[in-house]
Amino acid sequence: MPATRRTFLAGAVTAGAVAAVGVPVGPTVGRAVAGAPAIRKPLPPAWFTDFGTNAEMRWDSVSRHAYRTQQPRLFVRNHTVTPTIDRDTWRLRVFGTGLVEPRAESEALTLSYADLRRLPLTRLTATHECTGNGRSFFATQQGTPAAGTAWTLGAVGAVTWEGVWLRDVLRRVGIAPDAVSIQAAGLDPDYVTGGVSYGAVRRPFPVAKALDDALLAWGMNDEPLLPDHGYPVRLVLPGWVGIASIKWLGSLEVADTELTSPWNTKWYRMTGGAYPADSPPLTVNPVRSAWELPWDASVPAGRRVVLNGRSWSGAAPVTRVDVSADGGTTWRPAEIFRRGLRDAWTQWSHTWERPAKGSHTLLARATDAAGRTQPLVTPYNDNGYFFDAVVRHPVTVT
Ligand SMILES: Nc1nc2c(c(=O)[nH]1)N[C@H]1C(S)=C(S)[C@@H](COP(=O)(O)O)O[C@H]1N2
Ligand SMILES: [Mo]
Repeated sequence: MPATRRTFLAGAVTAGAVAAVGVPVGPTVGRAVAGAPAIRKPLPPAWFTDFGTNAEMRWDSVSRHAYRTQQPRLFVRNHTVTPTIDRDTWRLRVFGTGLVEPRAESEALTLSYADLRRLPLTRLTATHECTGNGRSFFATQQGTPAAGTAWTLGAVGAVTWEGVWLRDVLRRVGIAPDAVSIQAAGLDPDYVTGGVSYGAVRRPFPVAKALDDALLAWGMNDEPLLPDHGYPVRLVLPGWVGIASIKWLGSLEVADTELTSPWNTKWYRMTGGAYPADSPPLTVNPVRSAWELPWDASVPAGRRVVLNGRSWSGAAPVTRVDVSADGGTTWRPAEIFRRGLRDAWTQWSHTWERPAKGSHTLLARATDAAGRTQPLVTPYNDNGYFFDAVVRHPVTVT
């Protein structure tokens, strides 16, 4: 047993002996408040498009002076509703065959919020994005509608997470060398769709990612997480599909075998179109770009106009952005005025000299440091994931 683990167990972790005396394991279960809206925070129409359980950030509400997305303005994606969780009685349960001392779920180790706060604090600024961001363009730009929330490009933000490295937690609870897979489960209500209950929102991920840069986060931009964003503690897998960052984290199953859930077998993998039946679960986000403009923006004619935008990628910083103001006939490099941090977006601008009156189409096409460039057309998939094609943004010069 590593010394650190003994210390941690002695000082901070309670074994799940409660099960033996008949008390349910997992002291806190998220409760939905009857009649309460799925999303708690205000959704002013100037900042959001309200989809009910989901809310999209409006790109025309973004200021070039704000690199990070403030929590009140960040998109929300809920499978059910934001639960009410008491931080003091909240516990993270850790169990599974991949621990040095394997444990059944009924004998899970439990960690409190105070336990986590005793570990070294870390901060990480990263782009946070839903897998389905841009989905509506499968319909409007490519003529092949896909099922799911009709996001435009605002299911994304860049925030500074505050928390602890998951690897620090795993080392202290004693992760076995042959552990391969970790399943994170949320405390929100079970997900029911089409008359079927799929249980708690949960998704497995490889131990390699857990030991690399995964976080257990309790804060965002120097504030506690808002209820909608996972209070008190959520998982964060930087650069990966949003579904990987389980909110209201309730348990981690660490296994020496591959774990699965409907969120990596049924959803969040490519199905339909030209994709093979055995396409792997989606992990790293693609490259995308957005203009900080309303759809069908009005631009004054005969003047020099500076247009702003951002580009991002789950793999690496965006290092080059090419823009076109004539629908893709001619391209020019955008001016990069704030290069992305390792895991977060790049801000750029384009100076449009005295545009002529009429309808125009703006395009922005980004390339990341991993050499990935946005395509002009994205192959269709049934759930409309990963729309990464260059979006054709209409503007009218008047
Ligand atoms: N427990 C739980 N975690 C979850 C979800 C959820 O519905 N329940 N939605 C996921 C999806 S699909 C996305 S895109 C992100 C959204 O995070 P946000 O609402 O904080 O922006 O959370 C992920 N984690
Ligand atoms: Mo998502």
